[in-house]
Amino acid sequence: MPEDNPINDIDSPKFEEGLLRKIAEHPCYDRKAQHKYGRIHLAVAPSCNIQCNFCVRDFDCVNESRPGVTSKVLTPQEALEKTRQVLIDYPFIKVVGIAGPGDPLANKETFETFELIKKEFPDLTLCMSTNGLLLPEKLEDILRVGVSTLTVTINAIDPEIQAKIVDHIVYHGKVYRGIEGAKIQVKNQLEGVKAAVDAGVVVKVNTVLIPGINDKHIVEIARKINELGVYIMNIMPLINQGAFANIEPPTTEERRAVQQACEPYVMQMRHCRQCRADAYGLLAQDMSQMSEERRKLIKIQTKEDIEKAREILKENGKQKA
Ligand code: CLF
Ligand code: SF4
Repeated sequence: MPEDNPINDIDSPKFEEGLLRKIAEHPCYDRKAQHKYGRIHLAVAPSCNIQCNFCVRDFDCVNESRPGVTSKVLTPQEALEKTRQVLIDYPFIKVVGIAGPGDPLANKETFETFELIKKEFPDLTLCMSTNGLLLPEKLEDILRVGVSTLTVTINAIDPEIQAKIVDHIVYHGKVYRGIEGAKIQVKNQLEGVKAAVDAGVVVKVNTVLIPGINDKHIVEIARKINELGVYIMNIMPLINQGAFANIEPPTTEERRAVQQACEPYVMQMRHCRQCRADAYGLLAQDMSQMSEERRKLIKIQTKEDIEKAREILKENGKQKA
């Protein structure tokens, strides 16, 4: 477990040896691991079953990602092939995550992909991020495919507040708006988190800090998830778009204050990079965002390679000009 967390020995859930290794090699769950180990995200899950007020679906799910053009959706087979290719170049990648571009549990391809990855790469940690609406009913599938680290985005546990954040949900073929939808989602999130923790999954909670909406409420979320046995919490700043375009995102100081208020209850993640649904490499160095030329420069071995890469860059510059 991370040594730099003072509450760790007192409050954190205890895990068996295999899981402790997975945590220690997970760049999001252990701050120190972020410089040594990487993750690959497989963008196989385009559909979403809720509408958050800060979400514009031209972008990846902003409960886990930064804005940018939506990641190119892959089939499970393409995702497996991408993993094979990327692992050859980046063997330090230990985690395969599915985090969008929509909600992984709303896409059957999520499970097909994990099955394929588990079969070929049994040592990799399988990770997933979800809005939690379908968590209770999908937990069995999550366990079957071998997901061991799970993120659930919980932006409120009070349905009145949640109703201000999510416009509607689509649940078992029916649309629920406002407080009605909020009640269903909060209930499913909390039940799902509890069941996942009880089943031995290491759970992280992401919470989007939305000034004026849930800023005063987040500490209550922290208390609740401590009771449920959540391992770590990641408080992310609002990305103000969609219906929340006019809300000012929190300042760094405001976010820090909320993190400090929550820290006595649950370990805080402070190194999140809000990465894309197709990110890979180290957290601080998303290779999916690099140009082909830059990737070649990074992979160079010899002086000759350097020259070749420089020529490509020069040529590219000329074409653009
Ligand atoms: Fe991906 Fe998320 Fe798993 Fe990490 S990301 S599904 S837990 S492997 Fe990490 Fe990226 Fe932050 Fe997410 S830095 S956005 S917390
Ligand atoms: Fe958008 Fe993610 Fe919310 Fe779905 S869960 S509406 S993809 S932010």
